[in-house]
Amino acid sequence: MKNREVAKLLFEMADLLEIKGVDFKPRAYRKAAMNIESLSIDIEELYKKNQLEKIPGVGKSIAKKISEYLDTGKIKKLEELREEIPVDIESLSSIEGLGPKMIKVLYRELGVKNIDDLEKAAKQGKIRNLKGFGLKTEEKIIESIGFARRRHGRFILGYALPEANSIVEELKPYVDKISLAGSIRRRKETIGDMDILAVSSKPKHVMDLFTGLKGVDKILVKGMTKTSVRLNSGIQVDLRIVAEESFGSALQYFTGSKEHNIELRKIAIKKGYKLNEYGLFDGEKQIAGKNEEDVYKALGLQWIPPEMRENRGEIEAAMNGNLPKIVDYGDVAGDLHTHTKWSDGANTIEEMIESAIKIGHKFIAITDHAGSLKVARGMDEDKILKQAKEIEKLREKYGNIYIFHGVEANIMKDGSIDVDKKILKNLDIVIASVHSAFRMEEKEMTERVIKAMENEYVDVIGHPTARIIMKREPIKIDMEKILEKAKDNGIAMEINSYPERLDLNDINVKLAVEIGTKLSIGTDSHSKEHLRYYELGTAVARRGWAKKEDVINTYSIDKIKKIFEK
Ligand code: DGT
Ligand code: CA
Ligand code: CA
Ligand code: ZN
Repeated sequence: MKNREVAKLLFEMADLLEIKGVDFKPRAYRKAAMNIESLSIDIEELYKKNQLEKIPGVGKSIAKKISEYLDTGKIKKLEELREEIPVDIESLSSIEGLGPKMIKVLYRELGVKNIDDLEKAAKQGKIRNLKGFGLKTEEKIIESIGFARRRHGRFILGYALPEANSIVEELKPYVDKISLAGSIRRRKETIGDMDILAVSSKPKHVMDLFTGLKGVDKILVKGMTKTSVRLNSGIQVDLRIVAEESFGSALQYFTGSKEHNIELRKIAIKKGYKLNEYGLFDGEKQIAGKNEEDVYKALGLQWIPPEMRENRGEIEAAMNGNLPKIVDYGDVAGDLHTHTKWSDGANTIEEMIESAIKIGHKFIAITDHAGSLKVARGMDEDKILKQAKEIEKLREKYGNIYIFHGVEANIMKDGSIDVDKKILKNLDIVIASVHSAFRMEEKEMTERVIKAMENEYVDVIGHPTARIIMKREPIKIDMEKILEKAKDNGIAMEINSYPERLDLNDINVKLAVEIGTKLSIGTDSHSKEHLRYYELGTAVARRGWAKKEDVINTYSIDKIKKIFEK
């Protein structure tokens, strides 16, 4: 699918037009790009059927640009704009806090074209004097540049995974066995590349198919046992074809992590064996290797789920036979954090419900923004009450899925919640999140969130560290203290499943599980397409060793109601 690719180009058009000072058009392009990004159908299919203009926000002129791109791989107007305004918008907008409006000012006033220019200008103290910037912004920019430089070359799991899965699906009919491996199989929050492993008696045919796949931009290496390509999205994919009798040990080896493998190899050596990607050997004799379970078994270990293979104690547990039974993907029965048109979401409550039903969810919590946060169009009290009535009606219409009515309220700087208790009292679920004043010292921030947890109606702390992967550092907070408090007050900590959040992360989940704090998985969906991200939250739970009973999404509706009842 070229949807994300097309959306990216339209976003770039919007930014360049904005810097140029064109009115209205930037907004139109951005709107179209957003809708294309969350489209579930392939944009090329729509183009073939001459239906591009059916996409909301896509009119004649934008449709023409899209078809130009799909036909020729280029948009002439965009090339012209790039030449006219040689600004590296993609890397500049990866700096936290820098939007198109600011990039425009920086380019026009200081000639900033890339991160190096930006750093120079900031260090020379030129930015603080620009209208609308100030000393604080300048300092923040310097800090964010450092952060941006430390993370290059990695990709967000949630965006890469569907692409990886579709490659596997395309090759499946032509291979005997196939699996993801590497960090993407372990569901690490970011991945360096995609690793795929297959068994086939027709390797040449499979490699030809692979290099001929639609999304392939460049062939890096092509061989009968290993082929590497780069996709249009920039990600490298390594496909390895191995012998059937080695598939299990190769899968084990190429799944990693490296640290996990090193420990495993030590165990093999202790037993007098040799372990590599071809098998587990006793002298010359292969004693395991065809499947992964047997490799672990022959080493005296329980099979370890890939998500746990980070050398964080899983090998010792597997050796002692007490590896916890971690939550399964199928155990999560619904979504506990979603937004609709009532605040800043793209879809109606009904559209969200119908998508949730399609996924197979048994419940969904509608938790629109409430209170003072202007950017997210937070609902005032009247609106919350109106929404309650609407949901009451919808509960009658949809008998097969339970609709929890909630809000996502803001934890203010002083720890207060910006929605009145008399409103919170009647809601099924109250998520409280930090959405502002991210830069407090650890002590103050911890006190702030603790105070929020003392509000008796708060049920869940949303995206508890407020980090955005590769973009915003987590807030400084004493996580252990927060988790203890949550446990004491019967508050669940969220695992926000949105691809760029995954917050709590795996490490904090593991801490929560050790403390006994309950976890709540929510996608934070802002469109019906986002609901599919729920599995990313489950992956984080698994990486943090959470068991079924640690995750409230696995409970019956009645039990969830009881937990939220305050
Ligand atoms: P990534 O791609 O950076 O997100 O991380 P991985 O874990 O996918 O690493 P990658 O793609 O370099 O290699 C895939 C797996 O192959 C890795 O998880 C473990 C195995 N592997 C690679 N290099 C080594 C090595 O030097 N020693 C050992 N024991 N295993 C390795
Ligand atoms: Ca990899
Ligand atoms: Ca690799
Ligand atoms: Zn939020």
